[in-house]
Amino acid sequence: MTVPNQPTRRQVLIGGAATGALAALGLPEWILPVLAQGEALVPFTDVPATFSTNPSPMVRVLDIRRIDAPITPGDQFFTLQHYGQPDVDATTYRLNIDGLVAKPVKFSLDEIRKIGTTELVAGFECSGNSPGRLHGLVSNGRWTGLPLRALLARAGVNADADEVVFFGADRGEEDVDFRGRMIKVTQQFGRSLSVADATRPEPFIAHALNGQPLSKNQGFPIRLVVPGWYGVANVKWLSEIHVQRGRYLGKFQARWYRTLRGETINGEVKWTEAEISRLQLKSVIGRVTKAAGHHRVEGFVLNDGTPIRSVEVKVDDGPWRPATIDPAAARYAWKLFTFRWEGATPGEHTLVSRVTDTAGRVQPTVTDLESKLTALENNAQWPRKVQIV
Ligand SMILES: Nc1nc2c(c(=O)[nH]1)N[C@H]1C(S)=C(S)[C@@H](COP(=O)(O)O)O[C@H]1N2
Ligand SMILES: [Mo]
Repeated sequence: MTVPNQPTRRQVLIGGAATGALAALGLPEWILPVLAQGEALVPFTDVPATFSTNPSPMVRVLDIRRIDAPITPGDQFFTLQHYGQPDVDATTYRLNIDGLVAKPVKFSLDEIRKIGTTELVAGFECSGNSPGRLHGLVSNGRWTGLPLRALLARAGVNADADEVVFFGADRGEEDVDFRGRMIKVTQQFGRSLSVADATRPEPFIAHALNGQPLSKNQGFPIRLVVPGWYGVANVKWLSEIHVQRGRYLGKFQARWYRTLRGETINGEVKWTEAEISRLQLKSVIGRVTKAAGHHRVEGFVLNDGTPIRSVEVKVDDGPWRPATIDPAAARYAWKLFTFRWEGATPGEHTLVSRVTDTAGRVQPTVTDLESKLTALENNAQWPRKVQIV
């Protein structure tokens, strides 16, 4: 909301204030503007009629047309889970670290809060994110907590261990298929990382989002955040970290979250199944606004943390032209981009963005992804339609 007699952040920018002046006002160097006076959202004409920010009682989708700041507010942060949202009692809560460790340890919530005072800005999406959800199973948060490896060090991971399993407090009944015979078991939500990945500097034990204790849907009291990975890695209601030897093959690790794609190896297509892990390079156009004399196309980029070389936008059959990326975005944050669209003519137009990283990877087209037979990891370029009046 704009306070009367104070310039909006946008007007400050339009007024041509230099970066130093913005900093003097206490504003970040990059400002994704809230809509200024006289600026209007241009509606997309391709929004599915079924789009909803609450497609089911415990799922929340971020409406990406409303992104107006780098950090997603907690009450808009997307949310979903497989077994419902368990109530965890903060007073009796303990995070157990056990298995192949020198000394099993238990941490209370107070202990974790006391040692967990560092911050991490990280964004992620669900690997099932898709155009049908307007790619809104995505958010970017400022997490408070501590590096996972600092907790692991207190337990001491044994040299013969190679796998770290993270269990949530949520449980559900599952059918395990053994040669066509279904065996029913009750299991906890579980995900794993190799010891090598778990002891990298990035994986993070979070107790707060944007300065507030995690809400129940975000995994109160403690969750894992693995920067640069798909959402499924970020185990909510984290209750146990089990160090072991040998792969963890739980449903959400080894079966539910996998991709089947054809890869040409030695001239022959091999059908390869892979687990969902690091975020595939992706850019998405979130909104188009009309300002005085031009339009702006805005969106975000998500990836595994590799530096970004460029984001480009194409209008109809025109050339790819560069967009500007938020220079202040942290390595594992989403990166907001903005593109100045001059000379938009009345009528319907198609806009699409593509991102390239410094390793030379380019965001694929829908055609490029045809050999991917499963729906997850949809990072295809996403053409959007707008009507200019
Ligand atoms: N314990 C637990 N953690 C979980 C899940 C779950 O079902 N149980 N779902 C995962 C999936 S698939 C996603 S996309 C993210 C969503 O996190 P969010 O609700 O904070 O956005 O949580 C992950 N962590
Ligand atoms: Mo997910």
